[in-house]
Amino acid sequence: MDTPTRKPLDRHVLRSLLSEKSDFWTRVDVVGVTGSTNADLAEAARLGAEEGRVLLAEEQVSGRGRLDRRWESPARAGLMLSVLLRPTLPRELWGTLGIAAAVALESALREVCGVQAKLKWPNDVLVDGKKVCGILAQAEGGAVVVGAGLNVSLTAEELPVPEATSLLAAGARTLDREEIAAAFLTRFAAEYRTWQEQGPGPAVARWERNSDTLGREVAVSFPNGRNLTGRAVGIDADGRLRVDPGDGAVETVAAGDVVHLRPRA
Ligand code: BT5
Repeated sequence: MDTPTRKPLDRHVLRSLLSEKSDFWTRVDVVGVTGSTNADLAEAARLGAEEGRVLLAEEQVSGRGRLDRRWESPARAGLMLSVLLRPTLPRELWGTLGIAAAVALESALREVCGVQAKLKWPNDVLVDGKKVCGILAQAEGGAVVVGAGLNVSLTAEELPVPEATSLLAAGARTLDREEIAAAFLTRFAAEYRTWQEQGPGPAVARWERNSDTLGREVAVSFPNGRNLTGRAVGIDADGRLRVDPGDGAVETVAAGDVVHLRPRA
């Protein structure tokens, strides 16, 4: 595959697309290169920044995943963005903002790119079983920073791991990053409003409808090294995955990595 043309993000276009559709995002910044947009907004949160900020980077030199893993992407080939929220619901529900973001992205990809994505617990967005987007929500200074890394125009050779895909590889009808970012941010603002007013229930229900994880045999590895296999039978209102190992003693998993073992029976 040839390397596609990658024009820089135009923040004026993005801002005007956004202001037509959503008044929630009050400040939208684009930087050429940074360590991590999540780290930058976490620092802003510590300094008292208000909710509604968005930061996009053309390139990250130390993009973060969960558990100190890395997010890797060539410059201008993806969307790497973070948003700052100051939720008023109890802290134990904040983890479900990653679910709300995944649901918003699924709908943006369907409507703007014509791509049908599926959601993998906890916060991955898959196309054809491969990861097109990873989401990282972190609490910081009374705020939550939600970051998303979306592979837009990465070629097959550029994908950092075999389990990854991109919108280019998936045959998306547009790779326009401003349009995709505006669609995602508009939907995420709406999901967040609903989340604040009604709690995580609606986002969790939408996640369940678009889930690739539920009904499958999964292997869960916990941060402490323990492993669990069983059928993913649901998620709780607070976003925890319910796994039935086969003996009926369903376990709820708050944090861990999931491998999909077999399709639904
Ligand atoms: C995630 O972590 O998937 C969350 C990634 C969040 C990245 C965004 S980019 C903007 C914002 N600023 C940041 O610093 N981070 C956020 P996790 O589930 O731990 O997955 C990480 C793993 O995904 C890595 O260990 C790789 O195996 C794989 N990976 C790395 N880069 C990838 C890519 N571009 N596409 C697909 N998979 C990737």
